[in-house]
Amino acid sequence: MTAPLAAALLPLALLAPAASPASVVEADFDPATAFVPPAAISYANDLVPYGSHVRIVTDHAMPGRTVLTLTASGLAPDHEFPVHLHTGGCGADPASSGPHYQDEVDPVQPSVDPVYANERNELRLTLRTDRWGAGSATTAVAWQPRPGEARSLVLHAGTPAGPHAAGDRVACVKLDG
Ligand SMILES: [Cu+2]
Repeated sequence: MTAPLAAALLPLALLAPAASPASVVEADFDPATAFVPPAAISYANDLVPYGSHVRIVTDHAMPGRTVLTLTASGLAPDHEFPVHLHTGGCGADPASSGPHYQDEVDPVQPSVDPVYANERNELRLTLRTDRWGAGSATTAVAWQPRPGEARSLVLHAGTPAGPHAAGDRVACVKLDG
């Protein structure tokens, strides 16, 4: 970078807020039985091999919006994982991640009403891996999760599912929020 350009960019850097508007979660998938409770749990070593990697960047830079980017490597190749924001945390039991997080919560649970169970009221992604098992997906929603109520990002089996049902929870990543 040339000196004049660096000088021109410096004031912009000083304008940046002290607290970063983005939070980053980065972890390797481990079995739920690991000695230290893992930040990312795999329930299906065939689709989400132990040691595979995940990175989630949640950006709140735009007021009232959330942009979430999921990047992973070491997963099953040529695969499509449905991924959702869930309310519960990650535990040994895949069901511990609870129902989907909803901006406007359906008074009837489990939520099947399309007025609530849709991709604008929930945070959903489809993660497609390449032939090396790497992939990235981004989505944006016009809301921010209520603090403490969106505790995990869950990967479902998707297709091809092999021995799993497409909706099975195959991995869970613990979020700070
Ligand atoms: Cu889900």
